[in-house]
Amino acid sequence: MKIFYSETHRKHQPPFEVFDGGKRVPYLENTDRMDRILTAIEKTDWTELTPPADFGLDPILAVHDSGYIAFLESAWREWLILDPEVSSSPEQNAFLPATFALRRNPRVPSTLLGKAGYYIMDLSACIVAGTYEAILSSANCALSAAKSVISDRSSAFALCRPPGHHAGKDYAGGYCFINNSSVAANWLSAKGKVAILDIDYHAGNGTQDIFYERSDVLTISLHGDPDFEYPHFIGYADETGAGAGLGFHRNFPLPKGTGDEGYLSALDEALKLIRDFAPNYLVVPTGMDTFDGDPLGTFKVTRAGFAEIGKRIAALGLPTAIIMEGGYANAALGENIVTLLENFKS
Ligand code: SP5
Ligand code: ZN
Repeated sequence: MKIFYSETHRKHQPPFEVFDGGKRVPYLENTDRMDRILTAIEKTDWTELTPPADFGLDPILAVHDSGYIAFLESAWREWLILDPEVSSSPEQNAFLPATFALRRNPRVPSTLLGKAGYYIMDLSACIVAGTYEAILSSANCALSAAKSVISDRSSAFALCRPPGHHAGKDYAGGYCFINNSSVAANWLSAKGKVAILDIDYHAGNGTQDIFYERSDVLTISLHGDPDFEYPHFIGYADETGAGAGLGFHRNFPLPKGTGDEGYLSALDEALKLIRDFAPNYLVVPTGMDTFDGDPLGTFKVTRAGFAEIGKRIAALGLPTAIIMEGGYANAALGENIVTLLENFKS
């Protein structure tokens, strides 16, 4: 199985994020996550680490707003100019807004901090010097996996970092900047019908937003109920698409403490929807934060659970692009992802 990966993610290493209550904590979406996964992958004899190709900006701008991407490109440099204290110790700093937009009268402010509040939805999408390079490279990993799914007629894994599924057309959040899974799925949608099955612990709000009015891409997300869990304002069961896309989005909000049994029974319902839709390609935004003991999760999915989840998704028999999203129980992350991927060996 081809695994698309680039070392460029190391350029994105924010020194902190801000948790509930304003607590500054070390950035959980860290480079160690990739090191753990790489170590587990090296132990297999059926994986082939492959560098991504460069697809340029076009497939990214086919999903994202150009003003938003321009903001991501220049934000750090503009911040350095605005705040001299940052230039004296850039590695201890990260760029974040402190004011957030009311979208009822959408207009993009002209200043850096105005734009930041408009384009960033929370305090975990920190921008540092190397962020822009890292996010382009991450998107290229997802696009490379999508391309390989077509050319090789087999499944591929994009070892993306930063993740993407919380990023919308014109906003960053939840460690995500470019929605890698959506960029890959939109690229694939030019070649056939696509279904997206998001198995990260958190609702795939960005993906939901991006495809909400489209009927050619079915989007499904299984996640912690937003009534108690991030991202709080989206991901409810009654959100099923709009306009032409009505009926082509589905959320499965699940309760705290969901274990293998509860998860698998929701997954079976989702898989039935995918079979009925009969797509040509499947994209699976994959977070391992459903794991029992994940610091950001409340579910109790086990390693055996991941084996069964992978087996049931693979049984769809579709060319599948598996795209790395979250997962923060680093010590178990490598073995968990390999356990899931094993099912997709060609
Ligand atoms: C890709 C992905 O998995 N992003 C998740 C971002 C979640 N951010 C949540 C911030 C709220 C932190 N609450 C901490 C509770 C610790 N027990
Ligand atoms: Zn997550």
